[in-house]
Amino acid sequence: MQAWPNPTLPTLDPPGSGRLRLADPVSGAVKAVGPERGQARMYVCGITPYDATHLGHAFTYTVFDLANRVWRDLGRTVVYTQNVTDVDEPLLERAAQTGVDWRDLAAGQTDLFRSDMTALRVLPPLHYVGAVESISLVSGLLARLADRGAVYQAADREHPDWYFDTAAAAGFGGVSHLGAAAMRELFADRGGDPGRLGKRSPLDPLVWRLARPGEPAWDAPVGRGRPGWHIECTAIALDTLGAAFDLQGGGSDLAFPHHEMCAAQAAAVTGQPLAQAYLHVGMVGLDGEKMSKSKGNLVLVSQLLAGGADPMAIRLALLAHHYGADWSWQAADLAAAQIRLARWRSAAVGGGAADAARLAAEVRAALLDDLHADRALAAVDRWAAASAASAALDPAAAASAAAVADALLGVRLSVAAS
Ligand code: 5CA
Ligand code: ZN
Repeated sequence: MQAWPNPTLPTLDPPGSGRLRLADPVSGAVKAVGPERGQARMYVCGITPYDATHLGHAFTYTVFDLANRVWRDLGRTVVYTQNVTDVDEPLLERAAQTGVDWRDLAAGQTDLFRSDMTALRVLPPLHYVGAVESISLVSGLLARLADRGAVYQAADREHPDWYFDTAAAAGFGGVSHLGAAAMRELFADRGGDPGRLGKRSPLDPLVWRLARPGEPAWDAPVGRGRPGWHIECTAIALDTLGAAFDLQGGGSDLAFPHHEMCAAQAAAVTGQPLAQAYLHVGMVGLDGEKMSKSKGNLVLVSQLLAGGADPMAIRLALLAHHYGADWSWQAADLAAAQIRLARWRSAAVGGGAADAARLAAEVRAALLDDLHADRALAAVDRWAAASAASAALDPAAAASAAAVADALLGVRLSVAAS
């Protein structure tokens, strides 16, 4: 499907150097992510389009946008894939509750997401792929898994749905490192069906649900039906990026079961890891609770925009947090970000002399070190203060500094439309 338009992206001169290093949750080590030259390949789990775009979503995609920008600054080309889970249980449930056709719900929410991402200046993925348009990819992957004996039909006469056999995957559990009890609990909480009878193991995930009356379904060699959630991302990722790509990501709620299952399915079919590194973004909450559609405690980007918030202030409010920890949104965050943005803008427009090369070095160092956007913002604060305090003018340096904020942080300081 169509992604959203590219924002302008200044190229900084001289370009960045070094490697992006991330704290890999799988190995526990800080490691270089992305190749030394050439293509960096990244897959980020996209929205299930029924309550887009809340600030938790926006935080996740802004964090990966930083990785994208850092790689580009290092001279890599970035092959970035994002999916849209445009047919799945929660979407169908919401459609049924509200009486809206599920296709219309998905299309409308995906459009809203596109416009929110555009406003936030998030670079679009190269491959933006929906589940519905991937049905034949999924059924091809199921055929390969079936050849290897890695999928089976539940022992259920009425509904012999297809499941992935987690025992077929060497290294199952290696993404999330959880004990059996924790896995079972999270599996139940996050779309799994550990209690279903007829499976070989309670943790085996559904890969193809055979058609039930009134549910969307497509013809496939495994029978008329629709894909399960994890197989969708496995199929789209392998098709667009191949195995062992550089970075797989999403919010920390996806580590298990989602990324564990994707990794297991890919390993069963390719014999290789799906991704070389993972990044799991901390959960954004509201008033101490995780922000989620099911809890209904959402703050939407579009609501803030409609209330007059500057999209660059929303972006700055998100960037003030390192991705590694959970945090709670507060209205004061936006007010503080507006003030920060105004200071940066007045420094850029005022043109006071301040060292733009030093700013570039500090912002790059902060981002290369585990995407510490919080530290990068502090570096821009220091530059803005120096610029405001300077009696001498150096408009060229101020323009260079504004280009640093734009290229590396996605924060545009000129108020003209881009
Ligand atoms: N379609 C699946 C992924 S294949 C899905 O999880 N969709 S979602 O709409 O629920 O979430 C979209 C992305 O936002 C996922 O990467 C998810 O991990 C992330 N996300 C969801 N809620 C939050 C939150 N409160 N804070 C941070 N990230 C979140
Ligand atoms: Zn996914």
